[in-house]
Amino acid sequence: MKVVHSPLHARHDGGKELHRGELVPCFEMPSRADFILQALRREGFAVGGPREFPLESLLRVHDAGFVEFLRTAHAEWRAVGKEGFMLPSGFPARSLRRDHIPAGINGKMGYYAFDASTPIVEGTWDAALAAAHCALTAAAHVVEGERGAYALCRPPGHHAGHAVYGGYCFLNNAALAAQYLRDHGKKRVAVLDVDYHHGNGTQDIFWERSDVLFVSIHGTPETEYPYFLGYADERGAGEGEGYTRNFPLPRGTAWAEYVTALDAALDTVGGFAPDALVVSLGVDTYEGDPISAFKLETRHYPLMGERLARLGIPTVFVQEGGYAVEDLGSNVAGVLKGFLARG
Ligand code: OKP
Ligand code: ZN
Repeated sequence: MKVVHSPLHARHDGGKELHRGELVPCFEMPSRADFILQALRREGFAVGGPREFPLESLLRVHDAGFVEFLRTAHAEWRAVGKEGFMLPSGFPARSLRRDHIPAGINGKMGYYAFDASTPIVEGTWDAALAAAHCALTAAAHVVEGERGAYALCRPPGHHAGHAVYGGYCFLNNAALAAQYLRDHGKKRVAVLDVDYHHGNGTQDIFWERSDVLFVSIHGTPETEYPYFLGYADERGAGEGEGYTRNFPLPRGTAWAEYVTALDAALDTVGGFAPDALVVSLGVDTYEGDPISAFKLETRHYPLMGERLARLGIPTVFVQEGGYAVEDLGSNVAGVLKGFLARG
């Protein structure tokens, strides 16, 4: 299986996130990608770089003003004499205006962001763009006939919506891959999100569409981030009604209960009979994860990969979360090896 990786991910570094009332170094750190890359190389995976894509490929799933904001945000910040990382401190929640984008950088940042966990640094755009190109390249490999491909995306993407960023995510890598598959002959595409956190951004992007099924298994938003989306009664709207399916699970969920939800999610995906599958592969379901509360063990990830392979659908794996940095490599490699073991 081809692995797509860009060293530009490392440019997204040096910010801090708001965590339990304090600014702390980001859990989403560059060494995450280094550990994954190292493990995949050790397992003999072939690693290649991303291809180039026109900026318009991003606009297939994202708003133009939003993309322009991300591209220029840190330069604007510096232009008004500020330095270091950017975090918003005010948001257009409920009773505030959402029909106007403030001219100043602080207001603009609050308008496009939905949390204070997602700093923008000088290199954020370069890294986010490279991650998007990794996902698009992996999708291209599958369009060109590969049974599976893996995009080592960093920063992750599944919390980024059509015109909103947050949850360590800026551009929605998985949604870009899914849309690329749609634009290159795959008539029905499913996205299965197994990250511990609900993929609110991907759900937002495909909410009203029946050509892209979105299925997510995650910690219940009653207690878990992102809190305001990912409930079981969210099922899509308009044309897309019935094409979003959520499987929220309680804190403490271990493999025995997890696998029941996984099988139900896989049945939903199989019932859709997609021509291609995108897996939003977060491994923060791991028992050792510092910000999550499921209890999956390293030995369970190959079992997940095998079950995914049983669907028999060409699959693009897109890296999302996972913060137990030193164990990321074995867990990610486990999923991919499990997938490959089942021919
Ligand atoms: C991103 B992905 C800790 C609170 C939660 C955001 C979590 C984002 C997870 N400061 N912060 O889905 O792995
Ligand atoms: Zn996550």
